[in-house]
Amino acid sequence: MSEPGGATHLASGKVREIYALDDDRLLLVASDRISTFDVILPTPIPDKGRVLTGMSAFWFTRTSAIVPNHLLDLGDDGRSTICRRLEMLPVEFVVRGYLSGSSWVDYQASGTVCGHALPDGLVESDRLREPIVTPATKAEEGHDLNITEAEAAALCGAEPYETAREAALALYAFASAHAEARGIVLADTKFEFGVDPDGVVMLGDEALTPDSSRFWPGDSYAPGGPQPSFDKQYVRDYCLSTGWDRTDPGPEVPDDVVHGTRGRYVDAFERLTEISFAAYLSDPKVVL
Ligand code: Q0Z
Repeated sequence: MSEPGGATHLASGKVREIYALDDDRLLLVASDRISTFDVILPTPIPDKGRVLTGMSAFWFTRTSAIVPNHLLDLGDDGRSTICRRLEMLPVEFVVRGYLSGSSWVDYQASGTVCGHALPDGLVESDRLREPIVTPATKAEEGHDLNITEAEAAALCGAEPYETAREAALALYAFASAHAEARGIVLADTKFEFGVDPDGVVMLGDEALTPDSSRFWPGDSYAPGGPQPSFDKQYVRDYCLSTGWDRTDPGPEVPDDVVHGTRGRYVDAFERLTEISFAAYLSDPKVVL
């Protein structure tokens, strides 16, 4: 992959790249790659990286009074974010408003999730009475290890941990209400925070995108089983229909499924931002 503007490549995620622009600034570039069941599919989804970049920037702009964030600017390509370089806290802040994924697994085994005792009798995908923070350490992607809040506070330092966890809960309250009013359930979401050179805790990475969150269609929400993913269900169902065993490599995806999936991402963008995706493509700064 070429180095944008002579920037220094620092790291690759499953679907994003990170470059240093200078000592204080980074460039995050979101690709169109898509993962399902923790496997990157060989077929990209056109504009997926732009949808996620624009959505994340939308949320950064609307939540800056809740907690300051790393966003400085967007690139004209719509898939690049210029951001402040932070000292990242070594913990992911997962906020869950619904019982799904690892929290449903842990609840069934023990009645607790990351040290939070939950009431008896909950069913899969139930809404929790109060959202909870379930921290995880950043291990190999897809294999993050859930830890207790006490363990997370010890890793981050008590004061930055408390600031970040309160911000995470406030961000989830804001975003889940916004999404629900537009027909999307924000079941859970993962935030990453860092500290700037003045010691200020800031929101970093990407925020409140389908890759960092579970988005469910609100109209079909029904606790008592798993919920379809707003963005990925169509491509997941296709992949499983081929007899794929969920190991790498995944199947190539036909054009109709690619275009249907792109449509789901664009629909999520437009519902949540109330900005046309065509307007975003013409000028990404419309989300700021
Ligand atoms: C984010 C990641 C990606 C691979 C480092 N503002 C920041 N300051 C310092 N570090 C980061 C950030 Cl966002 C940072 N990651 C996650 C992103 C590709 C890994 F695009 N790693």
